[in-house]
Amino acid sequence: MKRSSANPILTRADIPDVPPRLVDATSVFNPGAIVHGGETVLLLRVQARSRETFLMVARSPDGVRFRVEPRLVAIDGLGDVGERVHHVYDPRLTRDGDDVLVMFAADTDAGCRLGIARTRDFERFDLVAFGRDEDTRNGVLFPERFDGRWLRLERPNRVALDGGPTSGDEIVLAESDDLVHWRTTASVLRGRWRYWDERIGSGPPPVRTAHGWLHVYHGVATHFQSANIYQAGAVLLDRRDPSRVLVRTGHNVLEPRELYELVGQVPNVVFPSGLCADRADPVTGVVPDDAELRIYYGAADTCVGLATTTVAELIADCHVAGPPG
Ligand code: M1P
Repeated sequence: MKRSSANPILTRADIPDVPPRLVDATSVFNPGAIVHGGETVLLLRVQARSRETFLMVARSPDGVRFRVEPRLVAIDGLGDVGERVHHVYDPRLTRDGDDVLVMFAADTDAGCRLGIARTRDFERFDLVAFGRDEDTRNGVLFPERFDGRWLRLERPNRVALDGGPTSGDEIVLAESDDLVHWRTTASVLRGRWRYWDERIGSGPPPVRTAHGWLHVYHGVATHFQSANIYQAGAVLLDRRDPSRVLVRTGHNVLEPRELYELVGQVPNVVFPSGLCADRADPVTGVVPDDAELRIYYGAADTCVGLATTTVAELIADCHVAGPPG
């Protein structure tokens, strides 16, 4: 992936105050992204100095220069889920007709939950679903239904880190008839211990290509004493059965190298969370091989970076041999 020369494209200096809860923001990172109404819209994770996390909307005509709207996103219905939600964060965006579905993580006293909200205009957001059972994160919806069923990838939090939050080393596939009730159906991808992607988690929602579902994910190398290193890689999943991995990058395709990725609230992090393709077939939704992909990512849990690539380049990377698994 090639970094934008405008990086970091968003920093705390771009976040307007929304008093009293958000004044002099600490950080902005891990955005969901979508092209909507002719502009690129980012749903940002913004942290206040209370370390409270908010979602905010940013819009751009060119996908590079963004204006952040001076308001905190409120999700109607989130106050009625029966448990206290401390933070909502790491949103992923998927189109559903004229609407956009937002899958987000929510920290509660019982653990991390996945929620889904629906919006048409990025002004009003209505809660559609809120998970109750498993501690899980990094949920992404496929942009089309399979025999009428919704599919999503998610990453259960089953690995406890020393002194850190729970995390995970497996991405699973789940299905639903109504977006509300989900059944896990398959294990899709496991972390490769001792290599670049020991722990893993989905990045942006999968992209439909002529070769299968192209999915960018994050891998975490944990075997370095000083830091966990968050990187980006990719995997190609079978078009009809997305639990089947066709090929997977043996190495990362973006790793922390620039100062804004190496230093910050959490050092050594690139966390891909938003993806926009410059075009897709209007009938089939297939993104052609030479389409440019814009990947929006959180850098060091502090600011937002942009990197570009193409479908063909990412798939070529998937074919480069790497560790087994
Ligand atoms: O601090 C780096 C990342 O840590 C977590 O990643 P994961 O979901 O893979 O466990 C998340 O808290 C993420 O937001 C954060 O950027």
